[in-house]
Amino acid sequence: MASGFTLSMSEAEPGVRRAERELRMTDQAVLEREATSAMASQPQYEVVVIGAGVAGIYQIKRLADLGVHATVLEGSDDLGGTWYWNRYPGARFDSESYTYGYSFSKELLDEWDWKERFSGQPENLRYLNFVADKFDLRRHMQFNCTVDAMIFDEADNLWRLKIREDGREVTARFVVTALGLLSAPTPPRLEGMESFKGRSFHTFHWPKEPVELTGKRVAVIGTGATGIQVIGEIADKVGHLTVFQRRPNWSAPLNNGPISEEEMADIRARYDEIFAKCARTPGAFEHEPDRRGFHKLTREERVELWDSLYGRPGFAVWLRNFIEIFVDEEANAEFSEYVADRIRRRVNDPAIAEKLIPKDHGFGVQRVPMETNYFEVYNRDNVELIDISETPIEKVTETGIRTSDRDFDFDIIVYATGFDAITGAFDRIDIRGVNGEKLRDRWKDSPSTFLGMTVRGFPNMVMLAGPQSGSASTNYPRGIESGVDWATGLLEYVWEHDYTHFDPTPEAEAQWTEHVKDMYATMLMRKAKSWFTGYNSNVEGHEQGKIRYFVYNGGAPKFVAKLTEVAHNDFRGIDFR
Ligand code: NA7
Repeated sequence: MASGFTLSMSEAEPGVRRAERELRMTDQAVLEREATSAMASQPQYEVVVIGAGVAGIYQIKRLADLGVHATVLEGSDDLGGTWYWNRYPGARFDSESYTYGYSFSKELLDEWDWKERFSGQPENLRYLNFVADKFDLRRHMQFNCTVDAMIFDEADNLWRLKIREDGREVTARFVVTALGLLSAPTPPRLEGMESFKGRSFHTFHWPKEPVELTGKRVAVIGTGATGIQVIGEIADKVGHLTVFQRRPNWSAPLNNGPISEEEMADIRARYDEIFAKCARTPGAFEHEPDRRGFHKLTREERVELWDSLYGRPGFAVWLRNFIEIFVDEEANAEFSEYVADRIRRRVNDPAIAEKLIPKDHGFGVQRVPMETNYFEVYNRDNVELIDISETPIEKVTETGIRTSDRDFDFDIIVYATGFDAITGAFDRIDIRGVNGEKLRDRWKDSPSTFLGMTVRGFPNMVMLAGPQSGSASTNYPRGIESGVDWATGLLEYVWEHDYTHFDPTPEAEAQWTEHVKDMYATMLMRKAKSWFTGYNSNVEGHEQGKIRYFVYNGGAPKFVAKLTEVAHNDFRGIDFR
């Protein structure tokens, strides 16, 4: 995908020459330099990328192509990020698979066949490995390297990163964070969790080896996108399933299916068109909102659209809907009632159906989980729904869970309780910028950023999935490719001018942060308690329902236009020296 952010090789000549020099260093020279440079002002690496997920893989590909001396530090023992960790049954894309793959290489597009419209975790992880192997990227990656601290050394103008596993210090002129949006899982804070004698895990930490479910009494706590996937997948495989639901979520059918060889050939022939369409839509999917005007159409015409959307694959039901459902209470309420009726038709017991229908928020103001036979699960004899808003969990016991009115015995407890989203992964690293200021403190109430890509006082750091970035709030790889291209363009600009330092201006950061906040004002999502607004009851201080401005709501085209404008104006808003 052409981004327009990067300078041509000839434009970037001086910096690239420097980078190429680095690459041509012999292994011995690199070793010697690594041994001595930690103490000196020369960094070991020109660029360190933190994280080997979807974003980190593409970022290192770009840097490797430029011949920059760069490395990826990854905490786990292999690449893949989200698709490495989330191995729970039912984990799969909600993005059409062929819009999730990278678009940067025609050869790659030609060589990889997607088998399902919404591909599952094992295949997704295979894909990322295929990409890394095809472009020989593993040699630029270091695994089991969790970055615990990242301190900006002002005197030497470099970042000092502390690695947990071996206590090593790694230094870099520039750091690109590719930490993922949802990579800091949050189990609940329940008394007695350690005392449980059966098996228990957060969905993010679902074991690598197969988990025997047959005949087992299983509890799932949480009914977000993850809970809804796992519940739908395991209900007919376990002995007995008990779902602990605090608040129901609006959810609609994924309508997954296989992709035949003929369809794949057709998709391949249309890749340019598909990616161009994604680039035009707010969510960077193939889905474009209906702009005919909710209030201009009759009820029959509205229902006609909704009937067709409910049977369509993926996020169509959310993102092809009337644009008004995101901003207009009346439109949202009418569609929510339509979906509520669909749920009532799918669940046999009317009392259970009512419990599964959200009453505190409308459809689509939280991230919509996509489901496969989720509601039908509650028609099974081996499945029970416990409404913990009525009978809260009091504690985890040695044998199971105690609510305010009952004791339950389990073999397995699954915590599908979500993440300390977006800023959580940053908070887990002790990041200190100019004057030793901690990023965690700066962002305590709500993040502030320039474009979601840089933070004043944290120089020489670019974020690929930072808060307030449009790259992070859309069909992920689509947004990430734009983000990586921009980050790479910024670094090339620095090298081209022989700068060694960049930092956004306070004015640019304040303006962007205000802009992000202003956009929340029109969106119904501002009222929802979800990770879009920084709500998480499992993180101290995040449970009060105060909005944290995490997400850029302007959509992909506007965000990319803004990135392009900044890049084409000498990265206006960023100071260089
Ligand atoms: P979510 O969407 O944050 O959902 C977490 C779920 O867990 C949600 O139903 C929560 O209820 C519930 N939860 C969280 N903490 C507790 C405690 N302490 N007790 C009971 N229930 C709890 O996370 P997911 O992993 O499902 O999805 C995250 C994203 O991954 C998703 O949006 C996709 O982008 C991929 P609540 O609604 O807060 O009452």
